Amino acid sequence: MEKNVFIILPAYNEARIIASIIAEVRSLYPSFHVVVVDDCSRDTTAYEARRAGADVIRHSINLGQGAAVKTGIAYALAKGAEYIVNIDADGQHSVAEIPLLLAPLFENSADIVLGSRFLASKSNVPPIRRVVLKAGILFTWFFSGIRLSDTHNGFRAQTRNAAQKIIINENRMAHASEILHEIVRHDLRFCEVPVTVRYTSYSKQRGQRSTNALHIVRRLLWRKMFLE
Ligand SMILES: Nc1nc2c(ncn2[C@@H]2O[C@H](COP(=O)(O)OP(=O)(O)O)[C@@H](O)[C@H]2O)c(=O)[nH]1
Ligand SMILES: [Mg+2]
Repeated sequence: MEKNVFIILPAYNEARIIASIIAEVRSLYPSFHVVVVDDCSRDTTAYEARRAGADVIRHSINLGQGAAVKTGIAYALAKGAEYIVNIDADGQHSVAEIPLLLAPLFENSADIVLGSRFLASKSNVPPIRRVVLKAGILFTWFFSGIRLSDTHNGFRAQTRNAAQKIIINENRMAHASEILHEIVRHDLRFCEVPVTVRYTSYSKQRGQRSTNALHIVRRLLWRKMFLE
């Protein structure tokens, strides 16, 4: 029987590339639903995504990637999704690798599957980004007690049940840490699979600045000290 899979792409100003990613998903996996959450882009992301055949939800102000992931998941759950995949909309992730993330879910050996660029040697991670990401891994180990090889990768897949349990409150990039915290809190079964993250001139020109990691750490420590 066909599985009800939703692919969610949080997108901000990705008009140049979004249609090609959607086309690839639709040609490789015709039965999957594709949802783009356009976070009030200043370009024609929403138009391009709709034209390429995705369901498009648009935030009327820019809220951040975490908020977009949350919106996309809520939409997919409301539409009856059984499996939900998150993938970046800037072409850094490989659409062809989606089945690697779904396999452990289909076998019922995990509730959530996390892509890891450090389990495979295929990713051309720039040196500074590598150091920041490795620091993030250590920080996550301290903060959430979860030991992973890659903690800030937007390529992940989860079951409906996991998506219903995981609560995202962090609107911006700290949501990646928050999801890991939620995995521990709900004792969800997780695993990592090797994925490729491509660093292209397009992605590097637009991606997060490494200094943003400091804001994430500050925010999470603040939460740990005062809100938990
Ligand atoms: N919804 C939303 N998505 C964003 C925002 N900023 C970035 N993104 C998307 O999130 C994904 C990853 O963002 P990016 O800046 O490339 O992060 P990096 O790859 O970790 O440097 C891409 O698909 C972006 O389009 C935002 O403010 N809102
Ligand atoms: Mg990126």
